[in-house]
Amino acid sequence: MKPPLLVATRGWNPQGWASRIRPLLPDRTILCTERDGLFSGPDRDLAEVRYLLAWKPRPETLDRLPALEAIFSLGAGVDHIFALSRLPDVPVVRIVDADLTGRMREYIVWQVLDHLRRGPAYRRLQAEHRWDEFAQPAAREVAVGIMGFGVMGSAAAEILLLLGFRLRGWTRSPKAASGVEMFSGPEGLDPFLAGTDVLVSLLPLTAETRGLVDGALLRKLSRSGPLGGPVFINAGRGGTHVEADLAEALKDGTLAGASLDVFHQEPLAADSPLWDFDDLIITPHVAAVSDPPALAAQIAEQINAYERGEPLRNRVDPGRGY
Ligand code: NDP
Ligand code: OXD
Repeated sequence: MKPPLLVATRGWNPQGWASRIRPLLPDRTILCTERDGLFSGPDRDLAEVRYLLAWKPRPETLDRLPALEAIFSLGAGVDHIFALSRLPDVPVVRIVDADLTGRMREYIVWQVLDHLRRGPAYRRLQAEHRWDEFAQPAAREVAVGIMGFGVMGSAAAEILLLLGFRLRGWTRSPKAASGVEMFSGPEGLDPFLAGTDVLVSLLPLTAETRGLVDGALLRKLSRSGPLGGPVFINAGRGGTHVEADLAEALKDGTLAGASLDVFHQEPLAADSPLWDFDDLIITPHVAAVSDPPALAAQIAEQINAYERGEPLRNRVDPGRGY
């Protein structure tokens, strides 16, 4: 038998992942935590576990894996792993998957177009059975600024460019992208914001990005665009924005609209004031839902390649946390 593997998920059903991966790695034991992320068997069952497939793993589970060699995140984001107080010094691998990237691209394009084409306002009119018309700016009049111009952000930019939007991107390290005005680092942030009408965040949650999008940042966005004020779209992580500041910005007109797929606390509490803003589109962390069979195949292929002596792909830099 080859070295065993543990699936540790909190909130998600680990058995579902185990049943997908078992036929792909038939010659090894696949162990699972309970749905609460805890392993109910004895320590000796975990002694030989070399690989962990994890979504929001519990530190107690990791403490019980003395032979661990790699952690595979079951999501593109890895903040759920780096948030652990005790993380063993082993490679962390994230998901990069064409299907996931394609879904995120669709979501961002959908939200940008919905704000451009006055979706929230027309839905209000429909609810009132009113036939009325709003001024319709062209895509070329609108500058979309994507903060977090990585795998997902650059994929969304490609389609937005085709639709005629003006594109800008903001990254941690300097980067070039054809047809996109690029900015980087803290010194590039203010000029990036000053020319942005629709701000899209696809930032990972790290020590540097936590709480970055606050009231002061939103007030630096361009106010000369054709949408009646700036729009903010966040499909990265909720921890990168300050929820109370967003609510205030929607109330006082700093923002003309917003779309949020990610929140500080998920599910968003039923009594959150965010639900009640007309120009705020809320989706329940579904911007890019993963395709589990594709991800299971990718992880199985990585484990087989690693055991043949090949390097792991999509390793996360622990120093950057993404
Ligand atoms: P990548 O790692 O490919 O890209 C991250 C981007 O963020 C990079 O351009 C990086 O800059 C930039 N960045 C990171 N830190 C900073 C910083 N301090 N200042 C400026 N830029 C910064 O990630 P992905 O595109 O694959 O995914 C992005 C995020 O999307 C994930 O981390 C996850 O949280 C979220 N996600 C959400 C989903 C959903 O359904 N809502 C689904 C999947 C992912 P640089 O290029 O210089 O490294
Ligand atoms: C992810 C997510 O990180 O679903 O993949 O947010």
